[in-house]
Amino acid sequence: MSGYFITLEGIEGVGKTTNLHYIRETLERSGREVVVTREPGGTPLGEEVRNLLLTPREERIADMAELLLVFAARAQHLAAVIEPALARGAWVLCDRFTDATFAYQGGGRQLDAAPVAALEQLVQGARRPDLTILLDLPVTEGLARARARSTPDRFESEKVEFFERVREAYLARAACEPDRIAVIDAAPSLEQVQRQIDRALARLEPGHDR
Ligand code: T5A
Repeated sequence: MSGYFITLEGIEGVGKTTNLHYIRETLERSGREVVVTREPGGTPLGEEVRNLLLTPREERIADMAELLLVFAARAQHLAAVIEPALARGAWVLCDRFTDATFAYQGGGRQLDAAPVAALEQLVQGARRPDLTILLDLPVTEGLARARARSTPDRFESEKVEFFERVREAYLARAACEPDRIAVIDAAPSLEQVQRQIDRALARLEPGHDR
């Protein structure tokens, strides 16, 4: 039986990486094989693309080039990691996936959604996450958390308005796909955030009415 594909999304600093560990432990306690991975990245090639995308540089990367790099890494990730893991029945837990492309390249960079959707179809076929946990936080709070933790990467150096558009794009997608995307308020304590995550994960239990 194929495993479930769960993705975590949100603007910078909302707590994706922190909560990824929590979800992994929760799933492993119930005896599941869990593959934890991330985008951009997840494979040696994908990690090289990640470096290209995240390292600040003088040369401006054209928006379309950025979009194609994201999907090139994703094609490799699907072929080498995600599809084989799901096929053997493992659950895949991925820090960001294509909702991030709609939010960052679509919302943030203001690229038309049509090429993003076309590439999604080309690269993924019918593959979509079974559940997406969208951690939501006002932009200034997320950026403050992220900047307190490390020096800004190429995306984190963008202006607040960029992240406002990213957040809006995420919330718009969640409004269109409420069965797949669970919006979690990431502002309260970690414990309270994790109680909300437990409720979202329960959607994947057999017999749960999604
Ligand atoms: N990208 C990605 C695209 O443009 N297109 C795409 O298609 C894809 C896939 C990747 C970048 O690539 C872009 C988007 C991104 O800019 P990344 O490193 O994966 O970058 O993502 P970041 O958002 O930069 O990751 P961060 O590590 O900054 O954020 P996280 O993982 O959301 O936050 P986390 O868990 O590290 O937490 C940040 C801090 O907050 C604290 C944590 O302890 C930590 O110090 N924290 C809390 N504090 C108080 N209360 C809570 N509830 C807290 N939860 C966490």
